[in-house]
Amino acid sequence: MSSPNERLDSIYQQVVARNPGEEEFHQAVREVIESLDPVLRRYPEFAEHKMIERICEPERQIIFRVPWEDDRGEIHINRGFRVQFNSALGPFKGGLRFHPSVYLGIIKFLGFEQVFKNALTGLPIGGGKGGSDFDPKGRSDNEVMRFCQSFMTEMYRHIGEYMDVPAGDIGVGGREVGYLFGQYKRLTGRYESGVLTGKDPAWGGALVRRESTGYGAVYFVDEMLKARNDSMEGKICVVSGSGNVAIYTIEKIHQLGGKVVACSDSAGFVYDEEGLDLDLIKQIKEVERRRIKAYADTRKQAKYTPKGDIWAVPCQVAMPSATQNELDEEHARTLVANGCLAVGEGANMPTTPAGIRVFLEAGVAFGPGKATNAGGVATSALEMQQNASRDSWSFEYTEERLASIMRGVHRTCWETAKDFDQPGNYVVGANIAGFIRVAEAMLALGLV
Ligand code: NDP
Ligand code: 2IT
Repeated sequence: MSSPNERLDSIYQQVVARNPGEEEFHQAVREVIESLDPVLRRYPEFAEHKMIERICEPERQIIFRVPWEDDRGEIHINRGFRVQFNSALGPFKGGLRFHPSVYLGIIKFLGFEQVFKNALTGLPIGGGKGGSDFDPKGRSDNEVMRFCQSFMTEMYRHIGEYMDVPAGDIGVGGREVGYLFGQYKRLTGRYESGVLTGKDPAWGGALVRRESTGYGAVYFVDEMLKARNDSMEGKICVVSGSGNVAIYTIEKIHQLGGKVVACSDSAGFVYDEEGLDLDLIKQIKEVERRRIKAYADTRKQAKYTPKGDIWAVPCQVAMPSATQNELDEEHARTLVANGCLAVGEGANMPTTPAGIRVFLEAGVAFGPGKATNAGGVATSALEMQQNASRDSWSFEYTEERLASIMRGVHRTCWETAKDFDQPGNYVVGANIAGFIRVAEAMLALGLV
């Protein structure tokens, strides 16, 4: 008999061999597998039923052609993906990412993370992810609409309220969800609100969904600080990105008395010692869809650094909220040297494995993405509840539900880490708690 450790290593090697070239997927699998040794020792039935091997293999993967025509009449061919990873706990649930870097390995890493994240929320949602290598930057509304219509013309046959419920991610926000929903409705002739989340509250969306990932991430960090008898009050913070997650992370930090001094986009970052003016950022990013550089052009005391290193800005709380592997070992060392106390991952897998090790060894409170950013998908599940009951809840009520879910996610990670003899290690806590929930459901459902 091999030891759990040897067994885990061999499972990981199989995943790498079966999914060649998908580096981000390998990275996500490795991080989870590395936490599972004590789980296999305590639950030998998981090994016997090959739960890890089964969880690492998506239930279904769909890859399709997305042809569309730009405003000049030129034809473009993109590739679309929907990976339906695991439906043990509920219909597949997870966002769509439109970004030129998208390929199968990105969608699979995101889908894999989504399975455990969704389990941590305690809500009845399985995990999936999709997207395309389409680049929405610089495209007109009409071009984005034609792309979304073409994407949905294939995807509509694979999704549904009880089957698979997509939402937004990088490059997919309210505008795109609107075009996707419009085409789904046209193709099926059904007003099936629960087929997509992240809809506009004017036609079936949930209040707070737009704010929920950022707000939830800050609630999670606040809980980590409270567990150390501290709080967000007065904290100097740095938030990378300036998209949906970053904007509402900044908003909640300011509401809780912290001060965000820097944010970024893929071209550079802005630093504003007096604290970022969020109304200006919303105007630039949400309304005008311009680059973050425009912030420093308008607010004279702010400084813009093209291609700079945002993690060199001294802060007590860092919230990477842009993209995967944006914070590496060297960045982590700089943050620790500058006195950083807490890191909350608003993005999915933004910290490299070596970066995570630096934070854990330095005793920084580190909230992994699958726990910290779970508020987005949790509020999507609340949107599904409202759609199923043809109801709509107030902002205050929905935000209270979100806050309570995030306290629950924090408690689950905290208690699981303690139970498995690694107190304060939220990475281990999130991986183990998420895995056990999914594996137990799969065991109960039999070999399917
Ligand atoms: P948006 O598209 O709204 O914003 C993305 C931001 O990140 C932009 O500022 C963008 O800059 C920057 N960015 C994206 N890709 C890169 C890159 N390769 N290099 C540098 N910067 C980059 O996306 P979201 O805010 O929705 O998503 C941000 C992160 O949060 C992602 O990791 C996503 O998976 C995760 N997430 C999102 C949730 C949601 O509900 N939306 C829920 C949970 C997690 P630029 O405009 O220059 O490209
Ligand atoms: O990564 C994520 O959790 C999301 N992009 C949100 C998914 C959702 O279904 O709301």
